[in-house]
Amino acid sequence: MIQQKWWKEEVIYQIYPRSFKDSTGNGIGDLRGIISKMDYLKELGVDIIWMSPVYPSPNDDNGYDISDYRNIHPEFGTMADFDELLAGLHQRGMRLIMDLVVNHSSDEHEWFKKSRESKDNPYRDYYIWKPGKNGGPPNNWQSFFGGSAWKHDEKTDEYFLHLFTKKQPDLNWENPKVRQEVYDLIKFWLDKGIDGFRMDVIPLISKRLEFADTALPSFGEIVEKVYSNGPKVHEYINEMYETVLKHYDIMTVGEGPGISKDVGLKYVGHDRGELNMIFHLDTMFLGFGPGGKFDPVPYDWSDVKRIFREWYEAMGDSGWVSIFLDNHDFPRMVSRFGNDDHYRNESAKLLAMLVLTLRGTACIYQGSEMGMTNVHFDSIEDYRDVETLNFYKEYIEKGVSSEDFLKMVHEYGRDNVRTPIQWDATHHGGFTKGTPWIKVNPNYPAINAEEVLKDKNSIFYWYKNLLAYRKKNKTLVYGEWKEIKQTSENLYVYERFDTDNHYYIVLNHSDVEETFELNLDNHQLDFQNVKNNDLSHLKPWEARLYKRK
Ligand code: ISL
Repeated sequence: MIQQKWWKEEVIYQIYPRSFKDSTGNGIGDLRGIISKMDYLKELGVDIIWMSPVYPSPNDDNGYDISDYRNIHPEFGTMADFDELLAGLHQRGMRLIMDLVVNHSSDEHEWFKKSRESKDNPYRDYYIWKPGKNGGPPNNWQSFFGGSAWKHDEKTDEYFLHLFTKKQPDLNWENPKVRQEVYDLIKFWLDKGIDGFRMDVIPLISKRLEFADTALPSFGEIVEKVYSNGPKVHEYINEMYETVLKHYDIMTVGEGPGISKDVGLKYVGHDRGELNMIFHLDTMFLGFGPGGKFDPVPYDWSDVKRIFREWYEAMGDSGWVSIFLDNHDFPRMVSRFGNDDHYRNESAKLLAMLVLTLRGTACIYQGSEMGMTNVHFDSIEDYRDVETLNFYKEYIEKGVSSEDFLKMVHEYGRDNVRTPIQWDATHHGGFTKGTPWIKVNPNYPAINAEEVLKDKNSIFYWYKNLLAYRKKNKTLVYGEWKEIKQTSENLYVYERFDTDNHYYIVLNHSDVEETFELNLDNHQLDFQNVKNNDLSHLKPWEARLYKRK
């Protein structure tokens, strides 16, 4: 029997605070900006707000490099603003979850500053230090953001490990003091009353202590087999659960590069005492070649369908995933999996229906509700993301032209999803009265919140209606799922059902008309995203939801 939980029924909305709404005019989104939009979020009908990091940080990786885990970055506001936001969300019946980034800290965290001072410093073992080998780093590991994963530190003539940027040294979870620090800071936020955590790169916390060179040919494989799923990862997550998490009525979602369907249940099996659900990245990593996102390979829609099926089967009734098609690290879903040109409206709605009707906790990234798209800046000067900038340097040095590299950035770069939210058609999309930290997508006069709020047929109201429907129709949450194969691979047709209810979801994921086969005699059409009276045919990007009468 599948367990019923609030975090399965409620829907997550991710806010990337830097780009959400600026209240001060300094060009950076902030907490008071979010406070000013709480009614908007309530109107949309989402339940759980996940905020990307708002802690003090030198912003080498936009806050995923934390220098103080128990404070708010002044550029985002104050702890009083935070308390007001939390209370305001709770008053409106919503919840707040925070980002927990504890695989690494910033190199400007007090712990690291002390750690690098001397080999016998009490904080030395908070991080992972090794002597060099043959005049170079301890092994051949590469960082996620390019170059060696080791940095030499002059002061003690040793290297420290950083799986992300040089300013994100990995914490040493082997050290029980580090683990206790983490549990204490988790307790600090839970005692403030937050409703849970999204745990950044959680499968990376336990290292393979041999630190052996790897000969694996693809970065994806290295992540899965060398960096992730280390020998003690489950011991540590379980310890975190037993020490703090289990004492609160909260939700946890682990972000997981390297968590494959074969190991998923070890993280989220409901008898494991670990996490409630995972953001696995199989769909997100589609198209990434051996060298990662800037080494693209082809993929198609049937791969997406296969991944959803495989994970559904792998979880069964014993585990749970989140369903999403983008976040702050990956392209806009309508640009990547839809058609953001001729069928932006239709395809954004189709993808919304998909996310809200598969089995799992749906997670919506800010701006999806207005159909925001990728951005195509012509100059590297306009980009801010450390990943894009690091790889740009690497590729230019290898002889790739700036134009060719930017084409890949237009497709996969993280700034596609980090441009400011387009609130209205005024200057900078109404995001800020000053100069935004990154340029607004120039399509803001046509694509913005004010526009979608004016039109009851907009993407916004499609989300709102579907969210409300899902709340009333719990079979869409807990019911079984089965794909119904059709002749055309463009179609994605599935049913959700239990003993009481039955639904068909019919999606035409293409620019052409399609026909489908289903016996609909006992069903009523509850949702349809385009005007089409000929129900035997599907228009391009048509999405329908039928319910048994
Ligand atoms: O963005 C990616 C690939 O280009 C992912 O591999 C990403 O680095 C990975 O999913 C981990 O992401 C998380 O941790 C990073 C941070 O930069 C991301 O924003 C965060 O979501 C380091 O903290």
